[in-house]
Amino acid sequence: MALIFVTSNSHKFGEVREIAARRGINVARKNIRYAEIQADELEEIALLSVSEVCDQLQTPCFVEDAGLFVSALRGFPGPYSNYVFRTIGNRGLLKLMTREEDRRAEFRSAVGFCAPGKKPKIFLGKAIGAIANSEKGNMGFGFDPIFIHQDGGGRTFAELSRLEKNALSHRARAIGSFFNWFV
Ligand code: ITT
Repeated sequence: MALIFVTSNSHKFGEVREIAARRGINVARKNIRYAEIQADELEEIALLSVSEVCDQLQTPCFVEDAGLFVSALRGFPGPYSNYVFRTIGNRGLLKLMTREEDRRAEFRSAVGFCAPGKKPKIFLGKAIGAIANSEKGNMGFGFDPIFIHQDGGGRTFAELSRLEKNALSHRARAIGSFFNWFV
């Protein structure tokens, strides 16, 4: 039986399906509408989101909430990453970072899993790196062209194949610890 991943984002699903397949886990995507709360912590968002989708679907399922936290911007856009990407995008974020020497940033991911009648579980992952000076690469999605992972050999996430990104990413870490617990 497939494990249900509720997400509106096909890129996220592609990354997670690849990690799952390597471990012999079958993941199916469901793109359903649900009210996503705004909160400062990804954990809290994932917890409430998965409780809500699990209530709706009445089947074991998981969600994943991610964000880019930029040190010089005191963690912005963080939990507001979706909105910020859709509004000012990579160019806008680079503009905010003009002449900023502290380029440190991290992606964080929170996976929420829930089965009907059970308490939801949360799994976290992080990827530490820096904001590039300009956009590079055309793979991946979202902020990938401006994020250089500390172990990515100076390349942005958008210059890495899906396999390479999955060896380093916040999402791969959170999903990995979820699957370790799940199987
Ligand atoms: P869901 O339906 O799964 O919530 P989403 O696109 O809203 O899909 P998130 O809330 O997890 O996903 O992520 C917010 C935004 O942060 C996302 O739209 C991207 O712009 C950015 N983002 C998240 N993970 C990323 C990654 O691995 N690489 C680049 N950008 C990412």
